[in-house]
Amino acid sequence: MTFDLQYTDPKSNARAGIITTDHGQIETPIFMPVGTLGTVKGVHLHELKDDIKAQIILGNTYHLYLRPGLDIIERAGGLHKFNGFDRPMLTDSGGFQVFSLSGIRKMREEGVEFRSHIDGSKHMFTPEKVMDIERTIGADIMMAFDECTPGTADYEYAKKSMQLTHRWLDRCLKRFNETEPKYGYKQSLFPIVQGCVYPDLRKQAAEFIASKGADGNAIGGLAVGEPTEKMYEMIEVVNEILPKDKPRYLMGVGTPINILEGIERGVDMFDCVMPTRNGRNGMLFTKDGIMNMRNKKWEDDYSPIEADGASYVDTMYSRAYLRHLFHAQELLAMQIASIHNLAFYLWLVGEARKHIIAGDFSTWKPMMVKRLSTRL
Ligand code: PRF
Repeated sequence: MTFDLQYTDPKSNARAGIITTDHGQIETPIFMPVGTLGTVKGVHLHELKDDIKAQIILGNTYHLYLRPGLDIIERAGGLHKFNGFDRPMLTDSGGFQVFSLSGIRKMREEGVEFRSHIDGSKHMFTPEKVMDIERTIGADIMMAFDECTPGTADYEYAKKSMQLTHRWLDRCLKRFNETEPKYGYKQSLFPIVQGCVYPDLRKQAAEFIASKGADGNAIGGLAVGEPTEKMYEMIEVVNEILPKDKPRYLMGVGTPINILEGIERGVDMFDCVMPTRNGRNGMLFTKDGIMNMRNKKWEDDYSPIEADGASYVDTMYSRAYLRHLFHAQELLAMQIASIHNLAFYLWLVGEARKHIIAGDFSTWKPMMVKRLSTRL
């Protein structure tokens, strides 16, 4: 994997670049639709590729390991062959999901023992095991196994947790370097900066992570209960230190505004369940703000969902019709909303990229943040 940093905004830390993987190129800044189980919920491949124009999607080690299981994925020839998405993919390590989804769990130096959220069965994730699993899934970008420190952790806990993440990273790197990809194309390993809301811990973590010389670096442990301003402050502290010539990935973030604030601070990659999950609940993100499609306000509104929207669904269906579908609990409601929101997120990062390249990001961004803050 390579990263070609093409433009840096003169008035902020925003950047535009190109990541090249064996499954093709990714123009940054980029948003990665979440495909936890190897599918972006409710969205067909042709919509994902040709309408939403997803350049990379994300899968989850924790979920794919539990179901369908590694044998099935390996016999398919890896996740790309299994789900048919032939563009780049990234797998999260389970460092977040084990902590947020599994029931009883035991943290040890060795790793984490947890119970499946599906059938209660007992499993153990160690850094070595997670590397082996991510090799078998076969994503272009593999994430290191970390502990996602809660945003409300006290200093002592956050420090111990960060140190454990660092010891786990060294074990991840060792295993990664001792093993080969299984399907004939290259894989990269991204380490993850933790350190909670403590600037000195974040600095230490960023220095440790930067010293590994990885193909790209991630910022974890944000948008996990801390105030939004703290999140922005931590991104600034970390991006001062992370190498400029490698992509930076802010994990699990966020709202359209969070993404623009992250881009301004030098982040290149984002993922979040918000466009799909909130979409399934009737929330639409648009250029002019947020719409709740269950609202009575749309009952009699036969205008397009978004007249100049980024997806074909925006003009194919009316607001009144989409509201009706949500009220009738029709599957199509969730599909339309997911496609709309993802197309909007990809449009937004694409516009940010255009404005960085054109040199007017610093005037475009505040104007856009203001528009996005409206409730329609
Ligand atoms: N670590 C991992 N995945 C994540 C996070 C993290 O800290 C977050 C935090 N926002 C989302 N996904 N491995």
